[in-house]
Amino acid sequence: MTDPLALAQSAAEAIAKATQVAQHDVALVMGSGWADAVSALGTPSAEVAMKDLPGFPPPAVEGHGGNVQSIAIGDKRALVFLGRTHLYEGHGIEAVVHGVRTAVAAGAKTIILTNACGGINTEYRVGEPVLVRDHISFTGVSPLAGAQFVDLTTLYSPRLRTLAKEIDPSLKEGVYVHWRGPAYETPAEINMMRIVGADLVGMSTVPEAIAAHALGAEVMAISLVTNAAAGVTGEKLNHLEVIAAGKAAASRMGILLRELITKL
Ligand code: 8IG
Repeated sequence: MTDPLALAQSAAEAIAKATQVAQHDVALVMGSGWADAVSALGTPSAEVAMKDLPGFPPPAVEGHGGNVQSIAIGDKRALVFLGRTHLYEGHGIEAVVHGVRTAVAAGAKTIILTNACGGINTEYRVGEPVLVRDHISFTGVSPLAGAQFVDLTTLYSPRLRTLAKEIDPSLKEGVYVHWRGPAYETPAEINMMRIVGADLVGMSTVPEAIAAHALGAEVMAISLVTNAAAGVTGEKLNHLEVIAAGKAAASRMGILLRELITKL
C-alpha cells in the first residue's frame, strides 16, 4: 500500500502542474448545498477533475465526479474542492481525508470545511450557516494511526471563528456530531445526541478536520443547516429540501467565505 502522505504529495504535484500555481495558501472543501457559493468566490483560473489526480476514489455517481479549482481571492490563492468522499461510501478513512492531505501538501496553511447538516438545536433555522465550535465523533473512526496523541482542544480555530463573527456578527456556533450514515438518524438517536450536547449532525467534516489539524493546518468548519434533524419537527427528511436550502443561502455564504479569505 502507498504511504498516504506520499500519495497526497503526488496529488499536490499534479495540481501544481495542472493549475500552473506552485503553492496554494488556503483550501476550501465545498459540501452539498455549498456549490452555488463558489461563484461568489471568483472566477477559477484552472480546474482539474479529481479522477485525473492520484488517490481520489471514483465518483459515487458516474459522470458526477468532483473537481478542484484554483481561484485568486485578494492576495491569496485558494484551492476549492467541489465534492468530497464520505465514510459511508465505503472507500475507507484514507480516501475520506485524501483531499485535505493533498491541500496541505499543496501549501495550504488554512483549511475551510463546509457541509450541509441536520439541525438538532431548535434555535437554528433551515438555511442558516453555523460555525462548528467543537465536535463529537459517533463513528469513532480516526484518520490517524499509531501513537499520534494529537491535542484537539482548539481543533476549530478560535482565531478563525472570531474573524468570521467579526464579518457576520449574526453567526451562531454549535457542536457537530459525525454520524456514519448513509441512513439518517432515528428520532431516538437525535434525542440522545441532544442530551450529550450536540447541536448539528452530519456525515462529513470531522475526519478531515482531524487530519488537517494533525498536519499543522488551521481549521475552520461551517455547517449549513438544511433540515431539522429527525423527530425535531415531525416532518420526514427530504433530500430536495437540502438542495433548496443551499441554493437560498449560497450568496450569503459565498460572500462570507470571500471576505474571510481576504482577511486571513
Ligand atoms: I444535509 O439530518 C444532512 N446531512 N446525519 N443527519 C445526518 N446527516 C445529514 C442530515 C441529518 N442532514
